[in-house]
Amino acid sequence: MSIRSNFARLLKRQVSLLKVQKKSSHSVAVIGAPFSKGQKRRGVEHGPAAIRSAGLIERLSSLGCSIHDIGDLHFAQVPNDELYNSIVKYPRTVGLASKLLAEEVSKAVGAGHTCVTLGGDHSLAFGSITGHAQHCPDLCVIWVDAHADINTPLTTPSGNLHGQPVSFLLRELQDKVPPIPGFSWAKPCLSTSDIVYIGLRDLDPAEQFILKNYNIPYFSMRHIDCMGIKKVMEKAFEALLGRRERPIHLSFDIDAFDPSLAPATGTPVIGGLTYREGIYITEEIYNTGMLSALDLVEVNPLLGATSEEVKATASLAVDVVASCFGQAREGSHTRPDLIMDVLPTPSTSYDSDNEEQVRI
Ligand SMILES: [Mn+2]
Repeated sequence: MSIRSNFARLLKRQVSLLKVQKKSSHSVAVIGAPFSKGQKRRGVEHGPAAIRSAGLIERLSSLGCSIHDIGDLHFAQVPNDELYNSIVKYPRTVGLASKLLAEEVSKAVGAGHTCVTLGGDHSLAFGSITGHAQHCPDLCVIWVDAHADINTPLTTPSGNLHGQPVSFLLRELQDKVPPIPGFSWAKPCLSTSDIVYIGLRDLDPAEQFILKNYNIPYFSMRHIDCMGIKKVMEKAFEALLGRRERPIHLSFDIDAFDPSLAPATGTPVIGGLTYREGIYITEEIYNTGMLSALDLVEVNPLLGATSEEVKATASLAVDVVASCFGQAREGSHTRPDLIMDVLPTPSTSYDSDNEEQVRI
């Protein structure tokens, strides 16, 4: 490697270290989004409460974040919300909820916070990303999920809108997305080169078609098996941040993890991320210093077989969020009263020699 590229690398590292230091005193807005109408299983509306009960706010505070807890939003169910095209469920209710969330996320990001949205189902990512993009139009998205959530209202096999938000977000797909009730306010804010998927392992036929034919970068579980999570993250950052630095929106579906780690979720798929792979993703995102908003979705406390399963899933969600804000496996104590700058030295005048002799 040439001296010049060594120097450039060193400089880049210094810059990113500075950013990490700057970001260590994060101002974080937490928004609870107890919404479940993007899918059919009851319980995901209790996700924010479960994640809070698992200690999210305390954990973020212990990392030195200043927390602006906006509380849980209230989502109204639109009456007579009939199916679109005989299949798409609750379009008006999902559209209205997404609009409300978009406004809240936009306010939070505009006020200078890094915004954490606790779902709720993944349909809400349409709102959170749209709101984020109002302040950061050059943002990019890292979508960590077992599913691509990129069906259009015309290709969805289930009719659930939590499997469709990305199709609404992408400009290139707009000639394939019909205007559905509840979404007249919505405008696409992403291009296919602004998003990367990680963790995919359950794609519908149209989703597979879209990813391939629109050249959307994705790293399935097979890619992770082949090249390892380190290489996957390098390639993901190269695709999104290679030419310029830009704010990152992380949209993290807990079902990206293997169901043995995150059982309390609506659409588990075997063969998912290990704990170490999942946390490596978020540690690396933290290390960029560019995280600007995050969704943590699809924790469903009613779907754990036992209370231990529910607790494990919610605790995992807390670890994911905390590692986005600097929780590190090699230690991450930033609180002034916990930082150790000198080790205690034993006293030289130890006066219990007699005791020692007795013991010998
Ligand atoms: Mn999802």
